[in-house]
Amino acid sequence: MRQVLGVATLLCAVVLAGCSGGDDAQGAAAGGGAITVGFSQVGAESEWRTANTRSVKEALAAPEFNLKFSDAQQKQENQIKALRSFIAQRVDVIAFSPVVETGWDTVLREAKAANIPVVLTDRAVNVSDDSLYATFIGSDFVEEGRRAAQWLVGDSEGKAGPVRIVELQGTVGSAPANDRMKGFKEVIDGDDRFRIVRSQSGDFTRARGKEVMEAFLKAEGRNIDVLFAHNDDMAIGAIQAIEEAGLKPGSDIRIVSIDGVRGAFEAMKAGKLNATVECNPLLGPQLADLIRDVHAGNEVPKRVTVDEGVFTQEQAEAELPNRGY
Ligand code: GZL
Repeated sequence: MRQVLGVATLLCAVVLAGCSGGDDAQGAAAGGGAITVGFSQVGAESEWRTANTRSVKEALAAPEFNLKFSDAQQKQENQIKALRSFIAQRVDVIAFSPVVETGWDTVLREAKAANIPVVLTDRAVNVSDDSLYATFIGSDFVEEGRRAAQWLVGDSEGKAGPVRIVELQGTVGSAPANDRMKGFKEVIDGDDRFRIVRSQSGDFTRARGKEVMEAFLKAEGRNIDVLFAHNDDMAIGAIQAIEEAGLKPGSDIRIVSIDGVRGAFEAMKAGKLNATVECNPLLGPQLADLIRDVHAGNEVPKRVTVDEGVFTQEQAEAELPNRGY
């Protein structure tokens, strides 16, 4: 029985591989060469992104894959161009981290028409038809926002209000920016001590994080109690601005951010950052497994999320040597 089942499975895989786009002879399931993967990355805007790119490239360097990698420099039009190029080259699978949530329906319909399956990684899309992508692997950004606010509520135990918060948001329109803000507000809206007095995008970069924090400090003076930054890079840029304004980051202004990159642990060790919510960029191995399954026509979950934690100043020194990114 197992013998017959084995053959049946192989035949299905071969048939499905034939429908999965790309050159059938290339399909690994068909016993052909490597799986050709077109990967469009957001850019190289942060420590998180650099670690994510390293993880993806290492995992897809395996001989069973042939990786075509493109860096969009945080521009949606560059990602759409890259996806169209992958379709024209008839890759076997497209994988990408969409810089923003909307504007993907047309190009994803073109990939579907070419029978090329699409795997979303890191960031999600907002499309009219979720059959336009095979699966998503990444973090629960709403939960990350909740965890940042829960740390702040805990750290404000016994403190009277108002706790005046400034918010450095991520890239406008991106899933992490939209969802982290949503999760953070979900928690603090229930406690009238907390008030977000200023909110602006720093586009996930250190440079913009510093510039926007300078503007916040100019406008609010010493009336800022807390900075909530959607990623560590913007928090690290803001720390420079706070110090240049003659204030102590981590005490005059408490700071909570998200990602858990090495720079955040070094800032916590120096007492300049209070907490970081982990957002794991090391998705490469799980992404490779999903691409292999999708290419073989195997059933995959629509959404795969990764486990993550929260780290505070007290843990920073001990945890630093264990950090993988
Ligand atoms: C989150 C990722 C975000 C990081 C930033 O999964 O998309 O983009 O939080 C990165 O550091 O720029």
